[in-house]
Amino acid sequence: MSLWFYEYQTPDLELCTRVRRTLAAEHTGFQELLLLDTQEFGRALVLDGAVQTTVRDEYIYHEMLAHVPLFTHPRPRQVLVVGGGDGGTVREALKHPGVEQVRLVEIDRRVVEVAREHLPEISCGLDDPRVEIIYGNGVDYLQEHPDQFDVILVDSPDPVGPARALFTPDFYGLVRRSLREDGLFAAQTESPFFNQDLIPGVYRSIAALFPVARLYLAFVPTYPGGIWSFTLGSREHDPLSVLMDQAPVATRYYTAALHRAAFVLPRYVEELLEQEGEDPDAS
Ligand code: AG3
Repeated sequence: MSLWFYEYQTPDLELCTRVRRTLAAEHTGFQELLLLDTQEFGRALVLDGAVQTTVRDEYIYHEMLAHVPLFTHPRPRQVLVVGGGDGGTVREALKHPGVEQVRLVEIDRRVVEVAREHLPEISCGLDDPRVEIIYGNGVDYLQEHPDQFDVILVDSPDPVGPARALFTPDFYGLVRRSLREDGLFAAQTESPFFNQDLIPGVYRSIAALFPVARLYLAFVPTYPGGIWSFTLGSREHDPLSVLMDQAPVATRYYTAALHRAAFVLPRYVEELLEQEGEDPDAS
């Protein structure tokens, strides 16, 4: 008998993947958590029915969320990761030798615990002495802490339920307040193919707050549409004018050439950025 996991990527499209074994299935108090060992992608973390990361393709998303901003900043020392309790983004940030501290604010302690237990290749950075984990809501954390960071990485789930708050102008305003004068941030901003209602508003909000706002893409097989977007907001440094002469880090997707190429957008994505966009506060 074979078992299959289905994710509704849209109300009319499912991703269906064969499951070898279910390693964890629980309600954490925040969300439904599944840790599946899948035939095609290896172990996978699923939250509220949405695949967050798999051992086989996680490097693409985590490298692109971390290295594009971290190589755009000339001297990143203090890094904040909002969400991302699996540790993949933290692991990538730690590859930058100048990074002195990575603070992770994750709402759900169980995500960290389950990742530590079942996803060691992803969570391995969490025990590094430079890492500090805070369990709490990212919005409250930024509101309550006047600390300043060089780089903020927003590794959120889809904008459903409480995570919607991480896609609003208010949140981007808090992010800006928490960045040093030459700080910058990047956030995962969903599929440009399937989330066309979201991206124009998100981009417009970030462009209203940051002199440099740029969307870039990567290809993640397990995410809806396979094509995924990230948006970078920067007070000063432009990802397109960085000199790529930094010491390279060990990566499998990110390269200096790809750093530039990821900002070259298909016409339909350029058109999304030219749109007015929905008011992200309206629901
Ligand atoms: N966060 C973004 C996952 C979004 C996937 N969406 C979906 N499958 N519908 C990933 C967190 C990994 N650290």
